Amino acid sequence: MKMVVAFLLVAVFGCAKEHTGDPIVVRDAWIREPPPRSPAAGYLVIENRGGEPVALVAVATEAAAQTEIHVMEYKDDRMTMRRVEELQVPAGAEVALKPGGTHLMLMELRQPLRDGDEVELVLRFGDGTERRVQMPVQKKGLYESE
Ligand SMILES: [Cu+2]
Repeated sequence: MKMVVAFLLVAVFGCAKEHTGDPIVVRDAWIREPPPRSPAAGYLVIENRGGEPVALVAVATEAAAQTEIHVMEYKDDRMTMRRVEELQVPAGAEVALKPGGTHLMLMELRQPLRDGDEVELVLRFGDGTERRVQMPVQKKGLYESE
């Protein structure tokens, strides 16, 4: 009987651990091949499987001197980009950064990025955790997203 109890405990804790595991999932990451001497835009999906909201508060990569979070805004009859300090991802929700919308902007690239290159980005969240993301550079039309 004791052995059965012990086995059940392992099963329960094993399961609990799985559920309290990393609540933040980052996927579908890519960078659009930029025109020469231009900043590059990066896209990804941040999924928050946890019960608390999380915020993306900083982004960094060796590939650029500075990386910012930009949102698109309609202002004076045209779309403009605006830098934001953080990006909220509500509990149990996901936020998609995609062409025409919110994106990461890699400013002052240290070297040209070409289709087929891969860039490592570090995402830092409000709870102090970090995620490393490999972002393939892809050449796509301006309004192509896939
Ligand atoms: Cu931008």
